[in-house]
Parts: sequence; C-alpha cells; structure tokens
Amino acid sequence: MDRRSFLKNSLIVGGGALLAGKKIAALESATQPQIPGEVSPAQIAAARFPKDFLWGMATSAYQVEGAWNTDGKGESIWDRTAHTPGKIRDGANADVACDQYHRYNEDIAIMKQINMKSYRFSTSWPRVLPTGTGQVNQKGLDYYSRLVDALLEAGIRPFCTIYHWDLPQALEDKGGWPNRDLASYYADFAAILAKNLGDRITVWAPFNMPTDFTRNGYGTGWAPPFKTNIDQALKAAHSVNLAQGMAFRAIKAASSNATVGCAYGWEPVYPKSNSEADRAAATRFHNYNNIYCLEPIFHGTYPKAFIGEIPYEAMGFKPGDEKIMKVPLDWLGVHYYCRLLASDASNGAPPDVSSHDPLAQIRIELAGDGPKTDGGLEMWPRGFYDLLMQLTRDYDHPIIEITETGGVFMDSPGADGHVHDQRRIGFYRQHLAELARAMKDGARVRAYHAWSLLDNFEWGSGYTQRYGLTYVDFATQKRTIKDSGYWYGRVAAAGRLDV
Ligand code: IFM
Repeated sequence: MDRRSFLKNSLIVGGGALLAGKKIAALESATQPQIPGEVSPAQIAAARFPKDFLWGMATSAYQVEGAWNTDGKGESIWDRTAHTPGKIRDGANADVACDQYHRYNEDIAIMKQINMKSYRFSTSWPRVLPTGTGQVNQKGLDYYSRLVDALLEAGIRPFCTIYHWDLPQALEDKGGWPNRDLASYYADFAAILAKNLGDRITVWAPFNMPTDFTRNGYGTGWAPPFKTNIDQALKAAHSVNLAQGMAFRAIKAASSNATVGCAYGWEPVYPKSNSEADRAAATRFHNYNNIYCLEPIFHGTYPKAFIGEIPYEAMGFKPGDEKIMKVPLDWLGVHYYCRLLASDASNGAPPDVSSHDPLAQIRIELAGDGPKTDGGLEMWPRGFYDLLMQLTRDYDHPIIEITETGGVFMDSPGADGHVHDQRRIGFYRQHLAELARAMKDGARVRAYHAWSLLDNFEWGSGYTQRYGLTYVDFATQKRTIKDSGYWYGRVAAAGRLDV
C-alpha cells in the first residue's frame, strides 16, 4: 500500500485537529500565492540555510537492498507478500530492487558527488536476525558495518532507522506486533545494532511511521500481514510504543554517543469547515494519525484519539507501561508529503462512545487546490510550514530532523541521456522555501532528507512510482542522477535555493 492508495482508501474514516479553524484563517492571510499553494519567487530567492545544515537522502532496506535471501538473510513479511501472486502491482517484488546490498559504494559515490552530508537508511531485522531472535547472522551485520564505514569515509553521516516495516516472518508467525513479546525482541535487536555499530552511528530512529504500519497491517488490512481487527491494531501500536521506550534505553546503554528520535509520518490536518464538529474531527484525527505514537514517548500517556474513553484494556495496557514508554527523545523526525482535510462523518448519529476505532465517524479527504504530483498527491508546501510551526509550539521547540519529503515524477532519460525532471526541482524548491521560513520563525531544524536517493520499490505499487533524485533502470541497474539531483547538490553547497 503506497501513500496515495492509503489516502484514497481513507476517504471515509473516523476523527481530532492539528490546526483549529481560527489559527488557519490567521495563517491563510500571511502569504498571497500566485497559484494555490505556490511559494513566491521572492520567498525562494530570500531563503537561506545555515552552513552546518545537514543535507541528505533517505531510503529503506526493503525498498533498495535486494539480496532478499543472500548471505543467510531470513524472510520478512514483505518478502512473503511480494512472493504471493496478486499482492504487488505488475507482480513485482523486491528480490533485487536497487541491489544496494551489492552497489552501496556506487550509491555513496553519488551522494558524495552531490554534496550530501547525511544518509538515512534502515536495517533489515531478518538480515541481522533471520528469525527475529537468537543467533546473529554475522554476514548481515557485517554488511551494515561496511555501509557505515563507507559513508563515514565519504564524509556522510550514517542515520539509522532500525525498523522500516520488514518484520521477520517468523515473528509474524508468533502473532506479530500485537504480541507484546515483540517489544523486548525488538529492543534486543536494537541493542545488537547499537553494540556493533554504535561506535560509528550516532543518530538512531527506532521506527519509521509507527502509527501507519500498525494501523495498515492490523486494522485496515492494507499492508502485511493484512489483518483487519482494530483491537489488534491498538495492541500492535502499544507494543511499538513499549518497544520505542525499551530501545531508547538499550541504545543509550550500548553507545554513549547515541542520539535517539523517531521518524514519524505527519499530515497536517485541517478542519474542512469551521464547524465545531469538523474541528473536533480534525483534532481527533491528528491525535491518532500524527501523535498516537509520540505522546506516549513524550508524556507516557495516550492522546484522546477515541470518541469515548481510551480503551486501555483492548490495547493490552498494563500498570507501569507509562513508565516504560516515556523517554526523553533527543530529536523529532518529520516526514511531510501532503495535508489532509477532516470532517465529521457521524451524519447526525449519536457519538459511538463504545468504538475502539480512532477513525470512527471521521471523513478524511485529500485537499485538491494545489497542483498534483504524478502520484496524485496535492503539492502544498504551505502545509510543511504549518506543520513545523505546530510541532515547534506543541513540543516546546524540539530539534527536528526532516526524515522524508518527496514526490512522484515519472520523467525518464531523454535523447541526451539526462533526466530533465523540472517539476521535481519545483517541488523541492518550494518545500525548502517553506522550510527556510519555518526555521526563520523559530523551528529548530538541523537536517533534511529527500525521499529518495534512488527510484525504488514503492511497496504495493511496485516500481510504478519514481520518487528518486537518481533514476534507476531496473533492467540494468544503471543509475542516472536526475537534474533534480544535481540541483539539490548545488543547493547543499550554496545553502540557498536560487541556484
Ligand atoms: O516509500 C515510502 C516510504 O517507505 C515511507 N514514506 C513514504 C514513502 C513514499 O510513499
């Protein structure tokens, strides 16, 4: 399930708001764009970034590594899915993907060539622990060690996301994330990584988009293991929240240089109208979609993401869990792809206080005022600014790492062999201008990772969505840096956008 399909499928869901109607009205009058959502050329020309700003790229293990069963790697739930007919568009799989397992030196050379200073990659749990627990697969661990050494050699900071959705199938067979035991299995995996790589990696994100993979895997059934039981989804999210706290402590114990945050998927949620019901829907949806796996870490408590009381029993909450979950994150990871509109979908029915479904009685829509990427998502750079300012206010000026932003543009090499992806350049230029504005207004952002270094395996969409700043010919594995990649490299060197 890619992001667009998820959002399309979410058109009718259930409800809470990032920005109250009043605040949005005040913010809307702050700029006067030429076309809806577009940033002015003057703002782009004025944007400046600090010299030590960390410009980077992001990928994830399953989407780029390939080598799905090489050197003792175990099977993941995504291997199982991709090997099941009918699950992935065009029958694709990621057995080879971008073959980064064998070509990481080439990929690092590309990043070096375009002045990158940070690479956010993820580790494959079944590559290091083929069945999720027990004996370490030394060859798998050695791969990450070589990758990290090569990054450092190129002057690029290794940023490790420990888990980006590729759960060992053997652990799914034990019940998957709803099984609370996974929290400690996961913390053991994190400790192995920190003990072996923590002398060189200083930036760790335990999870990528925790709310998304627990909801889509166990609640909506849109991603592996395709379960559709809301209580299972709540249990899965609770295990993950316990795991975040446990991993934080394990990593810190193993590596004194470690900084630990988390990479959250955020969508700024705007109420569709200024009605009280729509504003309440937006607030409730924000509480689930954006901060359900963050509030337990910051405060040890769950946000009000439900119509009725928080269903502690259904999620398997035990006394003392609040202390396990709560840890002082060193920084906050932020992905931004699009904004969402929320409205009340109760249709006059009384509030269903018995529902455990955070999405009950809420309708979520993609906004459609701005131009669209080839993946169908609206480009709305302003949402990025709003989001960063909201986080800056709500979490008291946290250090922020932008962990992903990107768009699908399907440009391919022309007769001259180059990829002239001007629309992607426009996309990044505008989003980065809004980032610079947020930083000027107080957001403490220290790094930006474009999604993605390479065109890669886009989950259920297979290879049909190109997010890369480098073009990959999947038949030959030839890489071609796109015009956007060269442009991004000039931005990184100059710290400005009019390059
Ligand atoms: O490719 C994904 C990535 O794995 C997680 N964030 C969104 C990207 C684009 O859909």
